Amino acid sequence: RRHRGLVVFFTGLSGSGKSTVARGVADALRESTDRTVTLLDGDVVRRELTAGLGFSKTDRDLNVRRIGWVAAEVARHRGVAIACPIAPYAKARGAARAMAHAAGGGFVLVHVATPLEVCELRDRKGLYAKARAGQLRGMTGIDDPYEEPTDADIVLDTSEISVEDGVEIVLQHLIDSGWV
Ligand code: GGZ
Repeated sequence: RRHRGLVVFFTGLSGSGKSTVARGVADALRESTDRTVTLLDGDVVRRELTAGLGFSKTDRDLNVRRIGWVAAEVARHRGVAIACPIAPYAKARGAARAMAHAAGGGFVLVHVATPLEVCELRDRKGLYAKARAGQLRGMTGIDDPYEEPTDADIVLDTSEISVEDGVEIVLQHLIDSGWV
């Protein structure tokens, strides 16, 4: 497995801490392994890869599918791709898993299951407040669905553990299952 490509796919609500943990995992892998690591950062992806897409179900599915495709191509060339979209729909996550496998890569799904209440308290961008005030429609967790994964390889809750511990749990899983 150490010589195969891999997709580490984080899913969770806005404010769950998934990008922070994903970045930590990417940094740690770059330091501790000689694998090439591609981080598909959320903001960059929506600016460069899926610019113009919004947050309808169709657009979210297309966003997640494109991310899944790029990640699978990275895995095809034996790299490690790390992605962290909300990816609220199970079917689109399943498609990302299938594309990784079809490219000969592994796929590790990390559900960052920080409770909505905590994400809402953090509200770094003020989006939850806007959604509650009716100024933003279709906010995931408020008036838009998040389908809880039933196939997660790892479940983390950043209201119960630190980001550092979350990173450590993901790394240990990758070591234990022979990916790095
Ligand atoms: C959810 C939204 C929305 C709505 C804008 N719902 O915390 P953030 O700001 O930085 O991360 C969220 C990001 C979600 O984009 P993704 O590409 O990860 O979503 S998906 O996988 O569903 O395609 C949030 C911001 O965009 N944002 N409007 N309505 N998050």
